[in-house]
Amino acid sequence: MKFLLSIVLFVCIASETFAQRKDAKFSEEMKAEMCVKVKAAAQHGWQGYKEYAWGADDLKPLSKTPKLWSKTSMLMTPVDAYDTFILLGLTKEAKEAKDLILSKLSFDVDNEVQVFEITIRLLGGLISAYEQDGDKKFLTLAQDLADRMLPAFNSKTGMPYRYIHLQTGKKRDGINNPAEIGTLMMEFGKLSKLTGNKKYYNTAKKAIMYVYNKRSKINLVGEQIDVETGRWVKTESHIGAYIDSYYEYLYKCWLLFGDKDFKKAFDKHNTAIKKYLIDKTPNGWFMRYVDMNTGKETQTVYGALDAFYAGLCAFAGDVETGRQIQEANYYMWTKFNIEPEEFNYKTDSVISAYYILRPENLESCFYLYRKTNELKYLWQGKVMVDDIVNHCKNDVGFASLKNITTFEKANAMESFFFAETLKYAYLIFAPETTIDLSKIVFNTEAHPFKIERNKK
Ligand code: DMJ
Repeated sequence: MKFLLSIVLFVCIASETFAQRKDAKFSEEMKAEMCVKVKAAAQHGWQGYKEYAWGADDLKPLSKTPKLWSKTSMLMTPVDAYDTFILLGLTKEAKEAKDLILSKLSFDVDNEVQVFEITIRLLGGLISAYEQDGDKKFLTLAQDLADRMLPAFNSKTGMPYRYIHLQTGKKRDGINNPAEIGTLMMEFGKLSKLTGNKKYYNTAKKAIMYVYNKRSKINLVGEQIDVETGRWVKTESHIGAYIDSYYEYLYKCWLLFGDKDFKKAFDKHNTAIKKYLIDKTPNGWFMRYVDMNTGKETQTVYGALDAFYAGLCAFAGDVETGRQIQEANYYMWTKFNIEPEEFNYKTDSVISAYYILRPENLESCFYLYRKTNELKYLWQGKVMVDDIVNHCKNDVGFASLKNITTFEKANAMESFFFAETLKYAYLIFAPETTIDLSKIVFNTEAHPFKIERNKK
């Protein structure tokens, strides 16, 4: 009995402390301390890259060896990190990254690349570098890269193949997905605005709108589509991997270019997503998997990638839905003290136990804080940043986790850790003037693009 009472007392005190902390004051000094912490993390990771992987794509932080994505390095980490260094005021690091990029980066290489990854990380990084810094060499590199990727769109439907060889233009894998087809629009579209050549915008728009026009009667899309026939190969619908940023770009392209076709498409999908995917639980609003034609539930899986939708909802004006989904996101994070890649939110059991330094939970936290100014998002941000530093930092950088239940590390430091995770972490605590969301839109890799003013 005594034992039971003390457990009840402990639970009461613990939840009261959490409740108090959610609304507790977060002083300007504490915000500044968090900014210093995030900057130090960026410097630490970059130092490791410089010492052990200079000129490579990424650093492998456990073996302390370089990682190449293809035959020849295309400087994934420096390009992804550059605008984060600028934003964080790390001028020395920004100069080092810029010098390396402009002296070494070439796309005339014997590399087969994944169109989506290279677009969001490299093309996006180079475009934002050009807009931030003004050096035309960034734009020249970006245009050369885009020209080499354009043959990927040569299909009967205009939707791109997944892989392209940068020298031969040989394309491969015509079973693509909405995310990898749609998440090219901001980068190719922006390139048209910067160069005056409309072909990039038109090519990417034809592809994303093809997906939209193949939506089901209930306005959802599936997970895989054949780029030659336009036939859906997998009809499961959700907001996770292979679909996620297709929805994100419909909204963001409306903001960026003012093209109403994107807004119409986003609104249609968003209404359907809210109707069929949201699952309201006591732990927050999760997003289920359903069949794209019937809307019937297929799985109750949720994970690190899905967490972006809270921020997108809030950003797109539905703060209340965003707030409820962020409750689920934070539940997922704190349940395991770092989120898993995937878990079953009905049974609380882990499906994929790894954590690869993903940003989406922090990204949504940032948008929710910007939209509501509620202190709880500062606390959420602090908990997540502290957990990442405590569990992922090693002597030369930050490592992914093989398993979030044991905190065993894995030998990878993805470039999006610099581009996104650290950027959103910093922006939660930095003065609002650091980034004006009425003037820029982040691409899905958190590269800021200036909003075009000529709305149509
Ligand atoms: C990033 O490359 C982008 O955010 C993409 O949209 C999803 N995956 C990673 C981060 O998790």
